Amino acid sequence: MQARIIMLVDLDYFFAQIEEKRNPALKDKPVVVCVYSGRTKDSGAVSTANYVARKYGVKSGIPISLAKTKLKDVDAVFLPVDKEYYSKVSEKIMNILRGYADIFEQVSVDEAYLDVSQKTRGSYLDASELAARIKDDVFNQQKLTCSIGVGPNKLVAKIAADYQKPDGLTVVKPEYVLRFLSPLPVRRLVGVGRKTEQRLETLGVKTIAQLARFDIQKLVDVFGRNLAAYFHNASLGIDEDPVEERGEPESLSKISTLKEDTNDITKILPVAYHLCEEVHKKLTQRQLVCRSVSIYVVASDLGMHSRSKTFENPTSDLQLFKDTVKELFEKFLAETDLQARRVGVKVSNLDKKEAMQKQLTSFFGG
Ligand code: TTP
Ligand code: MG
Repeated sequence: MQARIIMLVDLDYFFAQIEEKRNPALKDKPVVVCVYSGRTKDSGAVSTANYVARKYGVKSGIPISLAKTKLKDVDAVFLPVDKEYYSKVSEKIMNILRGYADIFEQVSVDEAYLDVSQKTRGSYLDASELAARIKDDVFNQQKLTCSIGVGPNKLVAKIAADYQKPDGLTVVKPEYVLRFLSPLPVRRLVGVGRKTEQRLETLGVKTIAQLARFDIQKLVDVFGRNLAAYFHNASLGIDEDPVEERGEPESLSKISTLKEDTNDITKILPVAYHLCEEVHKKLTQRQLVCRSVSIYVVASDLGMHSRSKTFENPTSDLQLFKDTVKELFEKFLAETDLQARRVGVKVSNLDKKEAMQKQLTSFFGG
């Protein structure tokens, strides 16, 4: 199999850069884009800030009042977020980027992974030229700068994109991955937040090189097997996660391991209800409705069993999910004498919520 070449494209100070482009008078001034909560004049948080404002310590997530204090002696501009407009710009940019990829995966409003392995025939020289062309194209069409990281996988591409910002292009060939990662702080790895960073620091691990050398068994003791394996591989620049187009999902599910194997419904239901809530949250976040609900049981013999129910009409009603899941578990437990080890909840036959509303309005002639 041919080695992969992956790019991560991340727009620079995205919301603030769009505002600068929309109003050239803002250029060179500190620009702070804010989510006002409306409680008092300045309550709310900073969404993002341009690089001029960042020099004063203003960044995403800090209170607006704090940003104002930091910028009190300068001619700074505070603007409310205009999500609708940014989404339109984002869509145009994503369409440009999609055209350059063999496989395209948008990860946020201003970030996307491009698998360009085929297109570049595995050549890093071609990939660097392609990345430079993408930057030009985005700039020519939208007058916005972005930073691109190129590497053998998503993990390296992401860190490379953050390495030189704004308007950066960082290419890390496979043979340079370890040298590139080694001196960087562990915080650069996706999944290492402030808490994990602190826990690693108490173990004497600050850099990615130190993480790579750290005893894996000790990592397992502290973080559990999955996370330890992830950290260990990540520190060596190993990441197999494929770039995948994110269409509408076919189904959404959550599964959980029970404290002990059981066929006692009173022990299963609290877990199942919690899974319903999680699945419901995912469904509503994506503004979807579903027509089917299923339960999954991994039994103590490790066999997988499922039961489903399909409704007349699409729904996202949490109480209905819970009632249905209860009914399905009662039925399942009455039909078998298996002990459940893991239980899962899935919704499928998904559709956009608007689609349901449209159907209803046309049905009622509205
Ligand atoms: P980021 O790409 O994280 O940040 P950015 O584009 O502003 O800056 P950078 O040059 O470092 O890439 O996020 C993209 C947009 O998402 C950002 O412009 C505003 C929004 N955002 C928030 O609203 N809140 C947040 O906490 C973060 C991190 C981003
Ligand atoms: Mg960005």
